[in-house]
Amino acid sequence: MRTITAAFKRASLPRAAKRGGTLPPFLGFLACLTFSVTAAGCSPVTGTVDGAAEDFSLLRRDMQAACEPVTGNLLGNPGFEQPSPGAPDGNGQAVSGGNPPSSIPGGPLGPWDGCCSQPTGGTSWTVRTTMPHCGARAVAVASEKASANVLNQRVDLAAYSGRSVRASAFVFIAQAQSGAALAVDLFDLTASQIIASSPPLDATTADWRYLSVTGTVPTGGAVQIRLRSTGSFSAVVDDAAVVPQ
Ligand SMILES: [Ca+2]
Repeated sequence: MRTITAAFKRASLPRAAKRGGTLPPFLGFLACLTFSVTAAGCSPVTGTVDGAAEDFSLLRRDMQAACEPVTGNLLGNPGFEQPSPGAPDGNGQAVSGGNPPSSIPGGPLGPWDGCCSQPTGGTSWTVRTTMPHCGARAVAVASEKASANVLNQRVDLAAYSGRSVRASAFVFIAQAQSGAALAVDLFDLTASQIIASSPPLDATTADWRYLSVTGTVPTGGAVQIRLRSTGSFSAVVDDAAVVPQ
């Protein structure tokens, strides 16, 4: 960079600048913008100049690429990799209204299922190959004025009653309007109530984020993991897990 800058100065600067004078404002701006000049005084300062804050997002993403199956994960099709038998491209979908029925494969107790109907708005979940966190597929979430819509999968945790269980997923929010929220819930099907919720994400994310929540398995162990959508946003979810602790 310093070599390029020096060469540029020698070849191109007006005579006044070579003598130690100042560049005309436009040329000064152009030099800063185009050549990321290392000298002080560039304005506007951009994030690409030497010495500015580095962007570690790619590095973090690379380090995160531990795409091994999560030990003890009780979910079926946790990374949305299992092809949908009913879809020509293998990419299933579900809608909050439940019609048409979900075509996203799940576990022994049922598919990844969409819920629930509301007078206006709703959420669709569509498996896509465009932006997986791991593997080849992830599920795209499109919420429009959603009212606590959920993509859920039921798991039988009877053997773990009274024990702690962790539910988690990786999420990426591409667009979000005010009032949007995406969270992971553990839900007690017997009492029909939320056991515990992760902190919600309510704005766009620069990278994949890990949402997780821990709760106690109720007697009988009839539990769902729920990816809960509120408001209007678009997101991608991958690599969900339910793991007894
Ligand atoms: Ca995946």
